[in-house]
Amino acid sequence: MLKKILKINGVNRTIVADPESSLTDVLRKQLFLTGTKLGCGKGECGACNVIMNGKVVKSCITRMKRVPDEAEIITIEGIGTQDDLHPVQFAWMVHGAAQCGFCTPGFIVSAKALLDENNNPTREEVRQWFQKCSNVCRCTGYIPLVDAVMEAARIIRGEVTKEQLWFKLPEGASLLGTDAVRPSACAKVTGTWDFGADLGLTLPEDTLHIKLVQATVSHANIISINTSEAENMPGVYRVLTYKDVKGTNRINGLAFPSNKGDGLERPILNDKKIFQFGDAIAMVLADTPTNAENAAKKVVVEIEELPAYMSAPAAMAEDAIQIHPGTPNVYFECGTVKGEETAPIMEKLSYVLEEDYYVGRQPHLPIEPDVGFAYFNEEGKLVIHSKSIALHFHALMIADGIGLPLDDVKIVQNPTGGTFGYKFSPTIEALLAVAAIDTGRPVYLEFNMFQQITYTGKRSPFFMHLKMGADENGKIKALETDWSCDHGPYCEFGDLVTTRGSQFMGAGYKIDNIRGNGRTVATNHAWGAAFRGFGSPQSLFSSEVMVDELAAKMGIDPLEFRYNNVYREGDTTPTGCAPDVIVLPQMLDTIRPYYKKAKEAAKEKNKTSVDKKYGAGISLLIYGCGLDGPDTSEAWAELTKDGVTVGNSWEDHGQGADMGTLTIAYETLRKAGIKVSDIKLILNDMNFTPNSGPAGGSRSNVLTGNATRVACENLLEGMKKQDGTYRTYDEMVAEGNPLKYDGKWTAPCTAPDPATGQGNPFPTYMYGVLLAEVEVDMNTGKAYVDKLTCVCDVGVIVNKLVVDGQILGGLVQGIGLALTEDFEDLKKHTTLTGCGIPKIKDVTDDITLLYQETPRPLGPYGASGAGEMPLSAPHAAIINAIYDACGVRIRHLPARPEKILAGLNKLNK
Ligand code: MCN
Ligand code: FES
Ligand code: FES
Repeated sequence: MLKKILKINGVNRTIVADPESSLTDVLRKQLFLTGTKLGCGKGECGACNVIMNGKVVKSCITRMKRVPDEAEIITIEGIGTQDDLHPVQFAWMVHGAAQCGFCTPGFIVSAKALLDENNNPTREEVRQWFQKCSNVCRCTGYIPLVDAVMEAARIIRGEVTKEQLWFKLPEGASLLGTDAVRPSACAKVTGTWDFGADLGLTLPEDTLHIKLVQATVSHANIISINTSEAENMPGVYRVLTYKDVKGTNRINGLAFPSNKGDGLERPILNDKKIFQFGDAIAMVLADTPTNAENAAKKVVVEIEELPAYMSAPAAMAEDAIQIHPGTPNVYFECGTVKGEETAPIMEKLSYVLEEDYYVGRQPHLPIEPDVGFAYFNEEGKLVIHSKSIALHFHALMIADGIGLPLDDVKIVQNPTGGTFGYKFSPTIEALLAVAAIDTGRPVYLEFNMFQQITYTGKRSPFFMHLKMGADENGKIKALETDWSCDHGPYCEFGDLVTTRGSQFMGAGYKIDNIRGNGRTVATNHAWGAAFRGFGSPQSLFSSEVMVDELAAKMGIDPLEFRYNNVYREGDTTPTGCAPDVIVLPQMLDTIRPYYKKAKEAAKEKNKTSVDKKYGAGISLLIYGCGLDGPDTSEAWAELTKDGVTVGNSWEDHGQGADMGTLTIAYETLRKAGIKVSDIKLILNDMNFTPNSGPAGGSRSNVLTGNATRVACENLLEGMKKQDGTYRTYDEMVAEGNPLKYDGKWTAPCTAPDPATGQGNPFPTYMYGVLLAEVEVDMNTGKAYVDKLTCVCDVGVIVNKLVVDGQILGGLVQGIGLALTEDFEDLKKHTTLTGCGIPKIKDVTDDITLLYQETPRPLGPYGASGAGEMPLSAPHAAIINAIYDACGVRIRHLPARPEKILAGLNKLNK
């Protein structure tokens, strides 16, 4: 142990610590300064940044023995408080720069250090600084963060006041489409928004720490599990295996009726087989994390290794054994049958193209690793706190497996540092439950970044083959599709994501005749989880690149070819229903001048530039809002002495559920004179909030927004007097009227028949048209996106800051998907950098968003969703732009330099 006196946030503190422990651990666990976050733990993400003796340091890799005695350390807590915000914190709020907020303290600490030295930086200097300080954000696309620093500098220089920047709502006015700041912003910028690991430090002393014994191979039979040595290790309370699970030990994957599996493939703790790397075989429960970790190493698992099928084609090979004995590896099939048979039509068409496309296993890479805890409450209910974005679904999916009645399982969402969809599937909930049931004690489990990356679900790769035909007038007449979805070993939502092939290959265009076949394949690579866009980024990549290729073959400009074919009145989607609104022709009209200018600029530069070539490409971005068919959400609103309390389970990844709920509730309640400040929110706790469904499929703004609107309308109806005015709380109580009102909304939709893909799945869609401008280094093959311009139609905008943030963040994830992100190699793709996460200097600072707000008939106040549209097909625009720049067409993502270089070499031969 060492003793040091450190001046922390201006106060001298005496610290006794292990010399090898990290400064992060000491700040968080010994001093409870939990504003400093632990993300990667490896110096890659900057979430743990603090200022030490005037310099920004990554506290996770700063050992206590290297911290000088009497060092002055400033953490986020020392920068400003809720009552006295530093200009950077304030600017962060008004620019919507904290989405999930997990990266926020680290960024603000770095920004403060920069502005202390230079209160007039350029945008490029800010970007360089964040790159140098290793700050990584997965939510925002970085532009709002740079905006915030520039604004803070203006405040510091006295050019603008906080007062001038703060959004003010005229009394009783609408809040829709404004820059109002989300309720959670202040806590996020001050480091007081407590995430799962922060709450974990507040648990009672008898809490048991869990560490997992995980598989190190991808496919094997388990012969034996020996826990005896581990049980005798210091501090160990219990070592649990499948034998200790009280229920069926299976997660219910909610399989479709036509799924050949029963949906019960995924064990909570593996019993007979290992299905993928990282599978949980045993859990050690101990008094400290270190004791649990040391004991986990002593569990001996004897296995018989089996051939591992690491892709759909490998698992579909004739000699492949069944991964789940009794269920074929191809366990779900679906199709598209729209209009006439396509083969005879194709024969007569002047222009027909056929190609293969691949979109891979994109990793989600939230900066907060998975974390949660569980305990029994005073009523004997099991309460699980996690990053779940599907509270009621997850309770249903685990109840039988853990052996508790559904009503006894209550899930609460912790403040969450991003999920991007991986938490649509349960991860650690069932493990926590098994441990709490076995011991009756509070239990806590956190993943490190390696576990987060290697053992949470990933985007399901699609292997796609498309054939598209157009006539001599440039009209697309027929489409044939074939796709195999690699969903890893566990089936949950694999059937659903596969049906997205029917719904989104060719979406946006009038294509009257489509035939397609899709299938879901079990493999031994990472299990498939929802990822922003859920099947549309795969499907649209194939059709948006093919449309470009067909246009090139016909000698038509890709924009004009699209303009010629996009939905007009009377046309139908690939699922055979009318689009919610007709918006694409107008959106293409809007982008056209930008596109022409970009093409001209590229042409001009290419005349003289040899080492670099420039190009522009476009794509349509489309996704539907909702789970297919008559999707439902619930909410409630209660009149109280102080105002109105609104409750729902609109889970918040970081996208802004609080702002959506508040705005929609206020928009409804303002008729009765209720102010924004009168509204209190209770969100995401199954003990109090109803089943609003998951925050996936960009459904919440429409579904839960409508349910919230209906609940508030029902409350107003209850408050209404005959003369049209509203009763006060006291009047309601005096008259004995109910104070709490439920609201429910069901989409008037029909789920498509999986065999034909035909139906009307979504109440609203989101649309975008994206222009990407790129440069390609002809010597290295490296592509860089210089500029993006996006025309967006997400209906009426509920909150502008939120929507801007959603779109910027989604587009930047699209740059990653196009160029760098992958999870394929289990040795290489195990860190944020290894997986290709875009850092600030990897992405452009030049993104223009242009809105067209077409009201949606079924959306609350005309709004659609926003979250997934920007990641539906930006990668296609980038790939099309790369082709425009250098003539290389990448059909297999990501477009890494070596692939582009190989394409260039081929062209030169
Ligand atoms: N919104 C709005 N006006 C509109 C449409 C939407 O202000 N016309 C707002 C909504 O109020 C909400 C946000 O935009 O705050 C996204 O709304 P919606 O598209 O309905 O999506 P959900 O609320 O259901 O959120 C889920 C969606 C999905 S599926 C993923 S994945 C995702 C995403 O949103 N993951 C995210 N955005 C994310 N953002 C962050 N920061 N982190 C994630 O993990
Ligand atoms: Fe320290 Fe990522 S750099 S947690
Ligand atoms: Fe930056 Fe979420 S706000 S990681």
